[in-house]
Formats: sequence, C-alpha cells, structure tokens
Amino acid sequence: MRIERIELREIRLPLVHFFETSFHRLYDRRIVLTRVFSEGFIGFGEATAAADPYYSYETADTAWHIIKDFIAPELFKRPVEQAAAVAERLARIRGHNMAKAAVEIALWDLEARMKGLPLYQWLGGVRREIPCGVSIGIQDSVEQLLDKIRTEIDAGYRRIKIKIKPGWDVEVIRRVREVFPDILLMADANSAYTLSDIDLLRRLDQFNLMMIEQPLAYDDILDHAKLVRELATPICLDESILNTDTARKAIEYGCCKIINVKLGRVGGFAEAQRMQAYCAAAGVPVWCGGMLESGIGRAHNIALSTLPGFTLPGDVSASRRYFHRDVIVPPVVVRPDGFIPVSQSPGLGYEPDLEFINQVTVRCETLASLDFPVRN
Ligand code: OSB
Ligand code: MG
Repeated sequence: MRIERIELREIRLPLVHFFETSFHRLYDRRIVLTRVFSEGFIGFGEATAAADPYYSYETADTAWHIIKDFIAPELFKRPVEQAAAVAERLARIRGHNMAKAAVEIALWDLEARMKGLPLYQWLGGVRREIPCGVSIGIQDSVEQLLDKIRTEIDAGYRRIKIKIKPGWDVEVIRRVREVFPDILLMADANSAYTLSDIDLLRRLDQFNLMMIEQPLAYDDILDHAKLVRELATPICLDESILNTDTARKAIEYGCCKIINVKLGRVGGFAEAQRMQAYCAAAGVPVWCGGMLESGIGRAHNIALSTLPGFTLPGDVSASRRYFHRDVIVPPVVVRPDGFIPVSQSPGLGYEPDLEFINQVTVRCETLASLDFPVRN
C-alpha cells in the first residue's frame, strides 16, 4: 500500500458523567483521530492518549507531534507491505505506542476495507459477540457508586470494575459487596499504592474480587511479584505491560495472573495479537481494556475483543455511557444480555459521522506524501 495522506484531527467531546481515577477527575475528552488514505480507500484510527500525562507519558499533543514529525515521514518513504508490518517499520521510534497505534490501527481498518472484510475477521477474530464489563470511576459518595452499579447491572453488564485509591478502597468495596454479594467485581488502582500498603491490600482478599488491576507503580513489574505471593486475589497488570516482551517477563517472574490489553498502550493490533497468542500459550487470561474512546477507538476495541484469548468481559461498553452523541453511526449498543454483537460490515463496521466529527473538530492537519501533495 502506498500511503498518500494521513489526516490528524483533534476533537473535543464532553463526557456524560465525570470519570475519576486515582490520578484525575475528567469532564471532557480531547481526542486525536487519524485518517489514512491509500488507493481510494480510507482507514480510521484514534490515539488513546489523554490530554494529560497521568496515565502514561503520552498526551494528545505528543501523539500529534510524533505522528507528524516521525511516523508519517517514515511511512511516506516507501510503501507498507501490510498493516501487520507497520509496527516493525516504526520500531526505531522508542515508546510512543499510542501515537504508533493511532496510525497502525487505521491501516488495519483500511486493509480490511480493501479486502471487503469486517476488521475482526481480517484480524483472525473468532467471536461474533463480545461480553461487556464496565469501569466505574470514583464517585462523590458510596450511595452514588451503588446507584451507578445498579444502573449498569440492570443494563446487562456482566462485570463491574470500580476504581480505587487510598481512602476509597476497603470500606467502599465492603459496602458494594454487602449490596451486591454475587456480582463479578474487580478493582483498578491505577498505581495508587506501594508495597508499604501491603496490609491494606491484603484486606481486599475478603471480598472475592476477580482481580485487582495495577495496584503498584506504572513502571514496575517486580514489586507486583511480591504482592502476587501475598494475596489470594489475582493481580492484573495494565499500565506496566507495554509489549509482548514485558508480558513475557511479568508472566515468567510471577508478577501477574491476568493481563489487560489496550491497543494504544501496546502499539497496535500486531503487538496485541502477538501478546494474546503468547498469553494464551502461557495459560494467562487477557481482556480488552478501555481508554474512554470515541466510537472509532471503541470499534477497534470490539474487533480486538474477538481474538481467541479474550475470554473475560472487557471495559468495552456502550457509547451512551460516555457521550451524548458518538462520532459513529450507529453508536455502540450493548444488548440487555450484556453482549455487543460484532458488526459484519467491512472494516470497523460502524460509519464515522463526518458531519458531526467536523462540528466537534478543534484542529485538523493533513500530512501528505511528496508523491501525493495536497494543499492544506
Ligand atoms: O486504567 O483502565 C484504566 C480510563 C482511562 C484511563 C485508564 C483506564 C480507564 C478505564 C476506563 O478504566 C475504561 C473505559 O471504560 O473506557
Ligand atoms: Mg486500568
């Protein structure tokens, strides 16, 4: 494929409800969308970087910079044989996985459209419906949290994840368990604890949690191995797993029992496929994480969730939980049984709503190959 143009576009979308994690409270999203043009086809992607560097060092602005100044020039040099080979072409750029993924996943969409196949099939997905969980942020009160859990259970979601941080942990989970003794429940700390909190973390064992996600530092794996040995509850890693090699080390050194796979964090579909295959062979379950994506990133997450190893419900939920209006038509809808049926249309399976996207765009820039110049 000869890549002719890459369009970068920043949109802003207010969230239906604020989303609070151990590192910030968020009211709206700044999202960088990508469009890749080749041979009359267009592929769509999304950078999962947030506006701020609190989940990872990448931001919407660093993604823009890295795509514009390094990724696009590299891809314009010569044709890419296939989407699966793009990550290798970009390997010289260290880190910046979300920037890389924003372009790579668009190329997978483009390639699937060229072949007339649904993206999930082109990726080797095996599921025609995916089970959904939800991630519920820290609230102003436990009552508010209980209300939200009730709403999501009633909507059909099959697993509830709540965010925790020091001061919003043991007692909150105790109240949740009193009211909902049987639901599939887990907690995500987003790196809010250290090994000195071990006594507190041990107390979480009494709540029959499916897992505790990323309790310790974002760049740690080894301290997590100590925690794995101290707790009965399985530890899942998110932030600290950046590629198959860190996944391999985490598994070999006993740092986690489960891995959350996010397309942005691992640099795209090729690496995510490799990681899920490695984890499947090692007997480690994986699930698809979320980054409050717009419908475009959400559709990519649905495709990822159809791969063989993705047996646990992910953080892939309905558009309406996040946005009053999504950037795709139709929006992502979760059935009352808690599953999303996977679209059988070519590519992403959802049509980007270009008119609405234009309305919410705050900046747009087209990067062009010298062979295919355009006026900006
Ligand atoms: O840690 O999984 C996380 C959102 C933003 C950044 C990090 C995380 C999350 C979520 C929300 O938990 C997942 C979603 O609903 O998209
Ligand atoms: Mg997480």
